[in-house]
Amino acid sequence: MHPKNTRANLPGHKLPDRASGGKTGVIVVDVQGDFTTWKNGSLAVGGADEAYVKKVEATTKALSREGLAILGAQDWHPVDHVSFFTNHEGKKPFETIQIHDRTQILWPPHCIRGTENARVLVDNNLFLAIVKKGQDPRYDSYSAFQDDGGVRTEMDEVLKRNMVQKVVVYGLATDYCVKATAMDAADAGYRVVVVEDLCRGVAPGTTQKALEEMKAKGILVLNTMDLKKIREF
Ligand code: VGL
Ligand code: ZN
Repeated sequence: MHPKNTRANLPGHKLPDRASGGKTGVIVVDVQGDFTTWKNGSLAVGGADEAYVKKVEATTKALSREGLAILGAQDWHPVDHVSFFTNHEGKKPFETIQIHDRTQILWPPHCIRGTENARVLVDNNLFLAIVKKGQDPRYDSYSAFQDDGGVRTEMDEVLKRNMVQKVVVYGLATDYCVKATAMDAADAGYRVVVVEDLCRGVAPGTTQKALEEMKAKGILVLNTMDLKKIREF
């Protein structure tokens, strides 16, 4: 058989990626008003402007049309959440504390459940499910798979129910929730792809470090969306 006559190369057919039959999923991480400059978010990430969000939405729509399983993650905190500096007397934003034997960064209050800037800004109709995280006031949850107390979300179940074996991860922020979600996906046994130009990071240093750590874990980091490369990975 000629090597060109395989799966995605056959015209007019949408075949499952790889011989395994497993599907490819997408996790759009925390594209919410509070993380954007567009909506004057309380924890706005540099470069997360309207054009960025529109690009994420257009790409997600295209992947949905290609048959990928689209999932979202949504930071969804109660007002008394441990990660808010306002809940620690005498603390300022971005200071850290030691809690449960971990370093907790103290963020400005953000993504308070039920508020306008906690909404997912990408067309909600695209998602099979939007997994909420960070709801326990005692624990932070950068990962969409589990919180810092080790309590799992429904993300893994939803992916398995949809026969997903490979996940494409992008969104906000590269150095926190995108990284933690991608690393946990890899730990859960998924093949993982991160698309760099569909992510924005809180700070350059931690963003570069996050990209290196993800690559070292075997995660494929693409500069731009490339469905052919994703299908071949
Ligand atoms: C995030 C800090 C606090 C994120 C969420 O989505 O990356 N960062 N909560
Ligand atoms: Zn948060």
